[in-house]
Amino acid sequence: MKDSDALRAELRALVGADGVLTADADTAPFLVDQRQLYHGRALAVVLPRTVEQVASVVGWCNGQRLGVVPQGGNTGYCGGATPDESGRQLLLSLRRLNRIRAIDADNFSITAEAGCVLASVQQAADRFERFFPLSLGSEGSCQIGGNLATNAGGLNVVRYGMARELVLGIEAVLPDGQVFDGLKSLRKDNTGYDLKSLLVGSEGTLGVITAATLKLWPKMRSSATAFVALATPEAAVKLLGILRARAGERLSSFELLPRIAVELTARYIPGITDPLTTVYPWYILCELTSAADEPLQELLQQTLAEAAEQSLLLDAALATSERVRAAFWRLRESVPEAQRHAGASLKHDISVPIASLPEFINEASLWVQTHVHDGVLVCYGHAGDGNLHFNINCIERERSTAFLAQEPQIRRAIHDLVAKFAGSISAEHGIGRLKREELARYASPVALGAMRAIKQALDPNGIMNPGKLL
Ligand code: FAD
Ligand code: 2HG
Ligand code: ZN
Repeated sequence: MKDSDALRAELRALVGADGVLTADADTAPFLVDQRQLYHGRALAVVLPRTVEQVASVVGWCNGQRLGVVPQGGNTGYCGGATPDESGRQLLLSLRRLNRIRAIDADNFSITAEAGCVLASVQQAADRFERFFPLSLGSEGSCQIGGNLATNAGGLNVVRYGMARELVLGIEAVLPDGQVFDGLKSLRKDNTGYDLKSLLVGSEGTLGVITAATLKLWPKMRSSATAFVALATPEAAVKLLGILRARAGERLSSFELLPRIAVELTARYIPGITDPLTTVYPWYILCELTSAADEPLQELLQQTLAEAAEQSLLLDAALATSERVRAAFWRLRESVPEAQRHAGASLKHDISVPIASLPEFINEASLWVQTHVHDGVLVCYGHAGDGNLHFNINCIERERSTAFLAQEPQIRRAIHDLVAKFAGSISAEHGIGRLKREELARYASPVALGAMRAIKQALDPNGIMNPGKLL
């Protein structure tokens, strides 16, 4: 086996000295995940500038039987972008591969390299009077490659679907170093297995995504946003039905928040205040948008009035300006940060069929109340997609260690309940290292067998993101 210095010298020959980081001070930020659950080591952090460089590095790693861990913005929740502790894996950062290669306004498509920050793709589309709908709280730092590798969800899924549904084509470096040029910009293409869809959501285990051609929509011209108070999650599901029936495809976001989310954000995030003057148990942040000039405020007001007639609403605040709209969204998007300030937390990114949300919330909340005496439930999320962040915060900083020690039992109880409701133990954050055993437990043996066969066929030496997902 070659020693580390010899391997690093070969890497420098492939990507240049400035593309290989080895000093602890330089590599440290790449070697810990954003939740600080995993601290890895690496032979080197490699920052290629071109697809050819990615291909040569991956091909070289395959020859040397060295593991490659792709990393985008490092905002993932499951430790997927952190190398193991061996110091023999390579951290491949895509951040320098960050050009917008093309925007085709007539084809409603954009081709972006993997390292483009999501917000920069949204902005590039906007400059061409187009709209790219993927939107997450981390959009200022996560990257398109990471978004596709995790099949990210976010705040607009109810209308536009997950990241996979926004992809027309993909370019990727396969584990043997070959470049798969699937950068098509076609809406219809039934030519065999859909390799791009396989790469989306593969979390760096089947190859390195280097670029993607993404769908665009016309720029939005009208919007209406409301922060609505409700008594129960049942009322939220009924409100969703009414909004979909009245507003159709205009409904682009439908986010559920419990009272505690308003309290935590108001306490920990400067400038956040409760949009309503009275305290309520549950809230929905909903938004209608349209590319046409439409009176959406009126439509939303009428629809909420109809819901109020059915006693579904307790109160509502409509965004009367862009400033108020931004404040509603800031509250929603700050919940993870507020949870972090509040101390230790356990996260469960789950989904159930939308109609089962109320029953799931009732049963799972009851379990938490009965069994987790030092925890407070912070259950929020993308209710329009049946996706909850069923998170639990420790009530006192001093109790964090004992609180976190209960994680295995709590996870088991909640995930078993998710399985009972025919739900998913990872709705949008992926599997990574965090949920590998959970996938093995809850996925069907047939599905797992097929996944392993695909992995073996594409990556027989197991170099791509070893120890993640499977
Ligand atoms: P990373 O964290 O760097 O990597 C994630 C995984 O993808 C790893 O397995 C990595 O190996 C792999 N990977 C990265 N780049 C590539 C590539 N080019 N080729 C192959 N594999 C690659 N997620 C949601 O789905 N919805 C949300 O609403 C949401 N909100 C968030 C809010 C906050 C405040 C934060 C911190 C995170 C949030 N996330 C959300 C999670 C996270 O932002 C997403 O999972 C995002 O898609 C990860 O992108 P990234 O570039 O940071 O990827
Ligand atoms: C969100 O929807 C993110 O805000 C983060 O997916 C969820 O922190 C979480 O659990
Ligand atoms: Zn989310």
